[in-house]
Amino acid sequence: MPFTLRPLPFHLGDLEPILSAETVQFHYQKHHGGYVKKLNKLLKESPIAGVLDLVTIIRRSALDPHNRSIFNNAAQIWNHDFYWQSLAPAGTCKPKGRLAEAIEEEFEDMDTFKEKFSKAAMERFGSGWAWLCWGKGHLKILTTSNAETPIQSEGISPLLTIDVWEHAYYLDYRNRRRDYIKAIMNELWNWDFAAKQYALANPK
Ligand code: MN3
Repeated sequence: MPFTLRPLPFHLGDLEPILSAETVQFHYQKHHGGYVKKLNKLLKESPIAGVLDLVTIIRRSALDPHNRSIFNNAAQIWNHDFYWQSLAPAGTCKPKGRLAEAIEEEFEDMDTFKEKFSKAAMERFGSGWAWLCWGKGHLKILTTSNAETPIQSEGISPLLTIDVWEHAYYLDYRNRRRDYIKAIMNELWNWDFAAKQYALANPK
């Protein structure tokens, strides 16, 4: 069974003016959709095709240099699904509850957390991702290169992400990655989604 492009959790124009409908449409249909098409094509010619679960495909292909293309496309499908879920129309939710408390405990306060997150995302050279994760009893900020994803390892649970590939922001922000990162963190992050991920990763 081929993989399909999962529907966006919002309409194309819902993230304006932070992300234009044009950016979301291009990113979702051309880039995310492209990874889905490519993976389905690659799986036709691969013994890994019998595996139906995307995370299993990612973890198996991550360990095998012969499956690099499968890994890249499968991981990018997962990463983009997670990215869209990490975003919500501006003003629809705020950090609250256990996750907000845990951020203050780990990073002092929300502003310090955002500064650290922005710095990490800026320092990710070239294309990649920045993540807020839970693992080994702590919140942590991670970045990954290209298609690499925290879920390659068991025991790390992503809570929120920002795509820092240029295709994610170039139409709206040109080369101003820092402005894009700040705008996402301050306006679009889906804290309700993050709180659900946190509750799953770290149940009371
Ligand atoms: Mn992308």
